[in-house]
Amino acid sequence: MSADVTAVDGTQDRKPRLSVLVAALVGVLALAAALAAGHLVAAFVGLNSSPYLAVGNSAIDLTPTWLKDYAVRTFGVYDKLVLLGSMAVVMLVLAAVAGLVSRRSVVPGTVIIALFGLVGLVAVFNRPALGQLSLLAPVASLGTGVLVFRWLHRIAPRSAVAEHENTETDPDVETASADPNRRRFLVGAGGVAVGAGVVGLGGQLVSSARDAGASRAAIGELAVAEPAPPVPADADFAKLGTPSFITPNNSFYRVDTALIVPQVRAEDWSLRIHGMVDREVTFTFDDIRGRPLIERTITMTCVSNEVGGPYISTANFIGVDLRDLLLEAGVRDGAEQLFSTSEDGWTCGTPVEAALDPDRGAMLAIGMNGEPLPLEHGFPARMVVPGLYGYVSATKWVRDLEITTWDARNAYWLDRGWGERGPIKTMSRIDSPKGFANLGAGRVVVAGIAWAQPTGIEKVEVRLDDGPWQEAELSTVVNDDTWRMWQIELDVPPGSHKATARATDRSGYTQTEERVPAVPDGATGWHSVLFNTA
Ligand SMILES: Nc1nc2c(c(=O)[nH]1)N[C@H]1C(S)=C(S)[C@@H](COP(=O)(O)O)O[C@H]1N2
Ligand SMILES: [Mo]
Repeated sequence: MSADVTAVDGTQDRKPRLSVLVAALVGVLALAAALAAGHLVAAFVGLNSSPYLAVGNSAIDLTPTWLKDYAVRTFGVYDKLVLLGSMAVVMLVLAAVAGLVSRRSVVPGTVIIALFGLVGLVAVFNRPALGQLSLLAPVASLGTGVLVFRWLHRIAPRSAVAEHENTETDPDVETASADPNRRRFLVGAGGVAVGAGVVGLGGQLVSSARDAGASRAAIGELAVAEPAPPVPADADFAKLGTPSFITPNNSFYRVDTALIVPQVRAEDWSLRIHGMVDREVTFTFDDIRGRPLIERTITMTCVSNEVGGPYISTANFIGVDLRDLLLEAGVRDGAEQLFSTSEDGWTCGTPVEAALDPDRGAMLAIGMNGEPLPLEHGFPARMVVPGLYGYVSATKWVRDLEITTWDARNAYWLDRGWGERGPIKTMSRIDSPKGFANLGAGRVVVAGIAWAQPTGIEKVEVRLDDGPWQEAELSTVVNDDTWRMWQIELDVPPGSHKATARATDRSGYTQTEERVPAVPDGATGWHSVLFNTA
């Protein structure tokens, strides 16, 4: 027996092999080239087809709900950056490993890189809203990754020395600068690194040239035929700590599953209405914009709010009546569900009767607070239905409306344990004082918001510790589809206290004390805040 069969890594030695560093570098550079190529092609066929992003999006879809909730709670708006960052680290490690297992033979690393590429391909393939062309991006990644890996592997400097002789005669160490192979590899590796940078940057430039942002900027002012009544000055108690009545676009809450904001140019957008209709119809952005535009003040609410949660905001939405568009298509008898699909493949099921109810005022919106919709809020067009939680009504980047039944189609969140119908529950929240605030004893103002779209708020009561309920002062009504602010002055002795609020809506219903979690159809319970006075 010789050292041949007892080499440390169990493979035959005396075969030329790459040094650890060079092997890892070959893997990592192949990955960089693969990602850059995918990014460039994706710039042409749609940014969501970038294999990296598609893998991330699939990861989001496959993540169990509890983990998603944890990520949102822990990382807030950075949850997606954290995901992309962790993916980058995992990929770097795997790419280095692909190199390291290929120190002798190119085969194992090639297999790993190809498997990598296949994961990207499958992820893009599984994104429902992406066309067949989008497969070009992961194919380009896969091909580039494998070719670059094999090429760098071939030109990489290697030592033909057996394991046990390594330390004495490693040519990597001794003849480094003189070895023409080594120089060739360095030039090749440098070329791949620079090339990947240039190609990746090129992809970025191309995608921003085709950018939805430029398209949005070119839209200019939306001419509103029927403006919303002006919001009176006393519609909020912002000075006392409530939100402002209208939420500025850049502070409007955002909830969606999109890893990167879908980039749809208004010129490329259209909305198709089909399914249980008399005639299929398709609207372009200019079709919608050319209709008499209405403006409505609506408070949107997310079902995933815990009691006291932040995901509620109000805007002046500009658009058209969704009902009018549906009537043009002609909704057939037996239709139950308006099944909408967004550019990024998210789906949503809305009761047809809510979409058709003229009193409800469901909209296809193209504007928000005087501007075209911001990209994050659904540019070029989204749905807004007063009185329903966002997950059953507010499809952003909406591209397709299918009129169907509840049995025929299951929307995104329905498949993940959330309820079929999502009427907004009557709720209230205390915004001031903040939890555990230290205040002066005596006069303490408690202020907050209450909502019961589309019924409207009748009264809000507040209680200090276990004292009697006292009725709060309400802000001026704007309409029943919006939140209402409230405030009350309490006389508070020194000590630790708890303030609790509860709202009653215009149907006479007082919100229940019973605490239920947000899943499946919205949290309930009274919000309370602990604070100290001295
Ligand atoms: N395309 C798409 N539309 C979507 C969602 C989504 O994940 N994707 N989330 C919905 C949910 S759960 C809510 S609460 C609202 C939030 O809208 P906003 O981000 O404009 O506040 O959008 C809805 N529309
Ligand atoms: Mo939501």
